[in-house]
Amino acid sequence: MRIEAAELRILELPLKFRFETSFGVQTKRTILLLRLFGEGLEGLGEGVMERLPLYREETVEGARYLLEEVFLPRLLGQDLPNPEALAEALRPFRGNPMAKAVVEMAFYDLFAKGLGKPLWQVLGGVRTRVEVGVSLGIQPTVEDTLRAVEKHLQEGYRRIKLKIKPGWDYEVLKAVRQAFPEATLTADANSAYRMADLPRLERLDELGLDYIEQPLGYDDLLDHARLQARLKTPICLDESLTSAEKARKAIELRAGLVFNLKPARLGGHGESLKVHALAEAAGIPLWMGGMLEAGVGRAHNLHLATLRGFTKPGDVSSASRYWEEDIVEEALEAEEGLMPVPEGPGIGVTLKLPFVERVTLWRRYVSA
Ligand code: OSB
Ligand code: MG
Repeated sequence: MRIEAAELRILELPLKFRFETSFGVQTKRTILLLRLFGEGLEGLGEGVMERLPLYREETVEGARYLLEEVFLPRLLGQDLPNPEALAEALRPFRGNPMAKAVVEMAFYDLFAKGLGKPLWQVLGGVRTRVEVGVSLGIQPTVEDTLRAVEKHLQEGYRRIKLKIKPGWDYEVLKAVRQAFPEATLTADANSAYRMADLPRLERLDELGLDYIEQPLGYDDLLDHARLQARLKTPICLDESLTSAEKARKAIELRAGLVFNLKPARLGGHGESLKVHALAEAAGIPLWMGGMLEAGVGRAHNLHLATLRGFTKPGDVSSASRYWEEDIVEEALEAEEGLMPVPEGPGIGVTLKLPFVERVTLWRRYVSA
């Protein structure tokens, strides 16, 4: 498949809710959107980096620079036999998995379309619907939290994840646990704790959480392993897993007994398949993470989540939760906690171009 041209855009999309985590508040998303053109087909990719490096180090501006000035010029005009060849062409450049993932995933879409197959089949998926949970931001009060949990359980979400931070953890989780004794409940700290917080984290053990997500440093494995040895509740790694190499070390150290897999954090689908294989061999359950993606990123995540190792509900909730209007034509909506994977070749969604145009802040066409 020859990539003949590319279009890079930066979009701004307002969120329907205020999303507060231990690292900040989000009210909109700034989205890097890539369209790759080849053989009369179009492949789509969506960046998950934010404007500021508050989750991982990458930023929209940094990724825009790398894609526009470095990655795309290197890839355009080349005849790439498969997505592995594209990953190989970008290998000399260190790190920056999120920037690489934008083009790698867009190429997977293009490649699958070239084969006339849905992406999930090309990736080796085994199902056509994905179990979904919901990630709820820090709310103003415990009462607001209870109301939000009840609403989302009624909507059919199969797991409730609450964002926590020191001072907003045990009490709110305890209240939710008491009100909903049967709910599958998890907590995501986004790296807000230190080892010195051990007594505070040990208290969470009594709440029957399915896992505690990324309590410690955003790049840490060793302290997580030490913490895991002290907790009954499984630790789930998110931020720290940026490559299959990191996953291998996490497994060896027992730094986490569950993995949140986000293809965009790992550099794309190819690296995700490697992590999937390692996790499966080690008996580590996976679930599909989310980065508040719009329709393109969400569709990619859904296709990958059809693989056998994704045995826990993912953060791939309905698009209508996030947006008044999505950037794709297809409605990505869950029903009774199950999200159907979009049908058709590739990721199975098409851009709603007039709307995309309206929310575009910046646009650049790159040709070979
Ligand atoms: O830690 O999983 C996270 C959103 C942005 C950045 C990091 C995270 C999240 C979420 C939201 O938890 C998941 C979603 O609904 O897309
Ligand atoms: Mg997380």
